[in-house]
Amino acid sequence: MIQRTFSIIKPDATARNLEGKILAHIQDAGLNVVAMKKIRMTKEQAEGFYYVHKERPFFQSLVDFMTSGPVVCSVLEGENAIENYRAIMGATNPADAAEGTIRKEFAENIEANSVHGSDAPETAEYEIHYFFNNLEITG
Ligand code: YYY
Ligand code: MG
Repeated sequence: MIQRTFSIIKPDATARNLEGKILAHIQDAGLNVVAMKKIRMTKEQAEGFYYVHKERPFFQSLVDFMTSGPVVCSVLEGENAIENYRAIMGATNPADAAEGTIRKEFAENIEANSVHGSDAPETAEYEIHYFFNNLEITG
């Protein structure tokens, strides 16, 4: 099933100029970039994006981190894109991430973990349209 997912290259990765290397992992996995932009999130945008985590102890620190520098937001499309991207991202904590995954190779710690990827079709839908309108997504 051809599916879309939402990706963020996080501030720890843009600070180290890793956009190209991370996009190479993404494209080598057969995922097509159908929309992309570099932005600096506001505090309000980051809070809204991560609202499901608002009661978690790490929420404020996560929002501070996500607004600490530019991020690259993209929409990825391909066969089972959501699962495929989660698989190549690796575990949330890079200490647990499998060899060859983006987080194993690039993440600094559980918070500065280089990439975000949607975890389900409903969250992908919410997240894609949180940052992109349909005119910004190529067909
Ligand atoms: O989907 P994923 O990014 O792998 O993890 P989530 O459990 O959705 O958490 C979102 C985000 O929050 C995670 O990428 C880093 C941060 N975080 C944290 O700083 N400390 C934790 N113990 C758990 C998550
Ligand atoms: Mg998540």
